[in-house]
Amino acid sequence: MKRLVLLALVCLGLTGWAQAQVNDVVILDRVFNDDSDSISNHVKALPKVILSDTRLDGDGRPPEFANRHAWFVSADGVNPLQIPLDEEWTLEFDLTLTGIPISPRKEAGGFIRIGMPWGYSEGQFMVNTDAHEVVMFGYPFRDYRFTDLSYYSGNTIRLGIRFFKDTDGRYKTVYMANGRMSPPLALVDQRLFTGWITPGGYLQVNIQAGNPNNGGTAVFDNIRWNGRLLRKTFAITGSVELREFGGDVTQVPIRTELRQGGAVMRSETLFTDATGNYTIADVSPGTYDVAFKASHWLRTGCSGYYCGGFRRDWRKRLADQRRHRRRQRGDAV
Ligand SMILES: [Ca+2]
Ligand SMILES: [Ca+2]
Repeated sequence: MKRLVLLALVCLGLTGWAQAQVNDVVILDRVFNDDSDSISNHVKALPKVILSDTRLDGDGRPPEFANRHAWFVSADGVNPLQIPLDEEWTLEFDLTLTGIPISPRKEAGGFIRIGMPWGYSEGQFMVNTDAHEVVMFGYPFRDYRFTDLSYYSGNTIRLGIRFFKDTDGRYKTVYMANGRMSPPLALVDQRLFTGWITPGGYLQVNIQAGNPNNGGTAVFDNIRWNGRLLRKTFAITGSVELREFGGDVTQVPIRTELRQGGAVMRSETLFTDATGNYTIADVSPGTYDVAFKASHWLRTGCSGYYCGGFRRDWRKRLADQRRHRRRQRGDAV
C-alpha cells in the first residue's frame, strides 16, 4: 500500500485567536467625561451590550455638559476594528434607552467613526428622551430624520445602519428604524476619507446640577453584524502534513469534522496553504475534537481544542494529543 498516507497532525493551534473579522465589541468608557464622579456601569454579554451612567449632577469643574460612553465593533475585543471603506456592512440592534428623568436629554444609538486627515469624524444615528426624535447627524454623514417615528424613554426600537460603495463610486449610508428605511445618502467630502470606518453605539447623558439621581441606561440587544448575531467566535488553526504526497498540497480537499462528545457538530471541506496550514473559522466557544480525512487516506484526529481562551491543562492536552498521534501512526504502518 504505497499510496497509504497519513495526515500527520501538528497540534499547535490549540486555542483560536480572533481573525480580522467582526466577532466582538470593545466598550470605551467616558468618551466625554464632564462628570468624572458619576457611576458608570457597562455590560458586554454578546449579542447584548448595556451602557449605563448615573449620579450625573456634575463634578464642580467645567465643562458640565454630558458624559458619553461608546462601543465599537472589534476583532479582538480590545481595539475598535477599522474596516476598509470598500467593504459593505450592516449593523443592527434593538435599542432601549431609559432616562431618569427624561429631561435633560438622554440620547443613544448608532455611532460611526470615519478616518479623516485630522484623525476621524463621527456621526450619530440616535434617539433621545426629551425631543422624542429618531435622527442621524454628524459630518461627513448626511442629516436624516424619520419624521413619522417618535421615541419615548423605555421604548424598544430596532435601528440599523448599512454602509456601501454605490455603483456611482460614492460611499453611502442607509438608516433603518423599525422596518422603515432612509434613501441611500451619499457622504460629503468623500475625497478626504483616509480609508477606514468603524461603527458601534453610544449613550450620552446630559448633566443636571443638584440631581444626584440623574442618569440613563441604553440596552443594545440582538446586535447583528451583516445579519448574523454578534457572538465571539474563534478560529482553530494548525497544520497537516500529507506525508509521501509529492503533488500540490493546496489542491487536496480535506474533509474536516468538529466533534463534541463524539457527536459531529460541523463538517466541511477545507484546503491548506502550500505549507499545510489550515484554518477552521467562526467556531463558537467550546471544547472540540477535530478529525481530518483526505480521499483514500486515513482519518486522524486531534482532541481537546478549547475555544474560549487558554486552559490551565493545555500542555497536558498537547501531550495527550502527541501520544494519540503516535498511536495513530502505529496503526498506519
Ligand atoms: Ca465637569
Ligand atoms: Ca457627579
